[in-house]
Amino acid sequence: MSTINSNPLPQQVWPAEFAERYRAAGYWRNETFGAWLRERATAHPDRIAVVGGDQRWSYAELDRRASALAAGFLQAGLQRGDRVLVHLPNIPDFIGVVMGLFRAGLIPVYALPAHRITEIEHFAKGSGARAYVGAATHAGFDYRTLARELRGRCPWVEHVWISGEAEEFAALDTLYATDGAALPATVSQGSDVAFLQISGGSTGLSKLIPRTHDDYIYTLRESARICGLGPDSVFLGALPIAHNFPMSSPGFLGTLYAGGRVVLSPAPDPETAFALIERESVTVTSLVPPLLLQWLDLAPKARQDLGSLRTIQVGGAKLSAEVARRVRPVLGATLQQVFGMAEGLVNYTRLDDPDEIIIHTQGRPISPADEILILDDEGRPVEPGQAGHLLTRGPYTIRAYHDNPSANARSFTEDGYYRTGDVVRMTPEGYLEVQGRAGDHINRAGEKISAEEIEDHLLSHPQVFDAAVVSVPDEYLGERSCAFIIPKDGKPRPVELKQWIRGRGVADFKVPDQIVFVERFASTAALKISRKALRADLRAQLLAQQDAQGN
Ligand code: OOB
Repeated sequence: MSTINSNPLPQQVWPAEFAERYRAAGYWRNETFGAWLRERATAHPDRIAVVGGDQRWSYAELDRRASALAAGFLQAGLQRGDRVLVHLPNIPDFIGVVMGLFRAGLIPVYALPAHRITEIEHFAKGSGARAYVGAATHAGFDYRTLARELRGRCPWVEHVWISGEAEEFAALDTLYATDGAALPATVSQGSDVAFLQISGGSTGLSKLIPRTHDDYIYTLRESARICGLGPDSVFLGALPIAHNFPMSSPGFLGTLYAGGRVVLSPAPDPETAFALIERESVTVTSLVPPLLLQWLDLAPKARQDLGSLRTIQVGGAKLSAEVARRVRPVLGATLQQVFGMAEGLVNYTRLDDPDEIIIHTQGRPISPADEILILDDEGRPVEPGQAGHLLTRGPYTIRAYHDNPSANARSFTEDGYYRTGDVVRMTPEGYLEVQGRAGDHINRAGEKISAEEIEDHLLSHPQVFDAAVVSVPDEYLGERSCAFIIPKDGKPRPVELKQWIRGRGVADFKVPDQIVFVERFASTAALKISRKALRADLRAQLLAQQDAQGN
């Protein structure tokens, strides 16, 4: 048996006076995932909890499955506190597995279905995960191949479970047959870390975000209330549910917390989703802006009845007011803008806000205890209504990443504020308007891409002398990525470079959308020392050129 486990047990600690305040205010109630699932299953066992593919699980069935998996994971040798990579698409097994891990006191590490070996290896190293749970295949990709490679590269990942045809690996289905009836509903405390979420990764590779039962369940409870969820709510998981937005804002977890029904869509496109909305009478879903555009385009032509939809949430990237305005007339539902981050802070427009607020702002914080600072470049508070850097701390915003002192030093102030990297302004009513990002990342249809990470992949190509990756406004994606390349030893073809990046085993959304060859970068010495300035300069040149072409 090989373990690295120099990797520490994940923790998330707020200073004592803050923790006491959050408990006294009733935000943190020492609730745990394992316990509330059991409570729901006892209160309404026969109500349907999860629908996906040809499966329909009641609350009792989900609870039984969670216990069976929990027992199975423990019998296989996993121990409380061990990390488990969860790499599953939108299928009921995703929910079964995470609920099973919670019940056993095991810690899921969420990966997106689009992630490939490079990202998964990084999460396996960063978390010290001892197990991997993946799908057999999804959207044309074979996760068993990835699992084989992972086992080779990270031998401390001792266990692999596969949903579907498992080949040489253990089948998740056999775990469901374990008798878990004797397991307690929970072994955790509210202050324990429940899971590791992944960051958007503004510099370099993604960081791991430890979230506690206390802090995350607080967001579920409040999100469900703010979004008006209850037993009659039917949530459609259209975006990948491993992402924080469809997971908890209020997402599938908030829906289950409120006793509603979760319907899982295998893909987010409107053709697939509309059929499910009609069949299951879906009332609420969450989308990123480019998907909303597709939905708005198809809705007037669609044959399906979308009349059950009450709320369309949009977030992950900036929604334009023009598009926002079309939601109610075209989809017949109330728009809710959501501006959040996996590190914590989530803002919502409220369902009964005036149209002008819903259309023009990205909402206000969940909690009265969310502290917001908007600072200028020198770190001084801006005048009311002016734009500045958003910093925040509060009862569900982390104080530290997992096992990453250098990122922690960069991302948090001494008094515990998280530097979001977003530039915002606050309206007189206390709502936030997102103006942009200070950091060098690309927000491609809600997927965050680190410029630095892609530059590193490009630099590994033998014909790349230097590379700088920037974001460019894009009509459909919001932003797309453009790589500026100084070639050497002859010029590689753009397709070759894209193929090269894919070949490095990274998520497809990170492959540059556009490649521009240049002879050299900046001429001034100043630009040579700062990649940030270089990227800004290249971006400005590209935009000026596009403007000149009337583009
Ligand atoms: C959500 O979470 P992440 O961690 O993938 O990305 C966070 C970043 C924010 O810092 C901001 O730059 C951007 O995504 N963002 C938005 C936005 N919502 C997120 N930018 C403009 N307008 C919005 N509405 O993306 C996330 C997590 C929970 C709920 C919703 C989104």
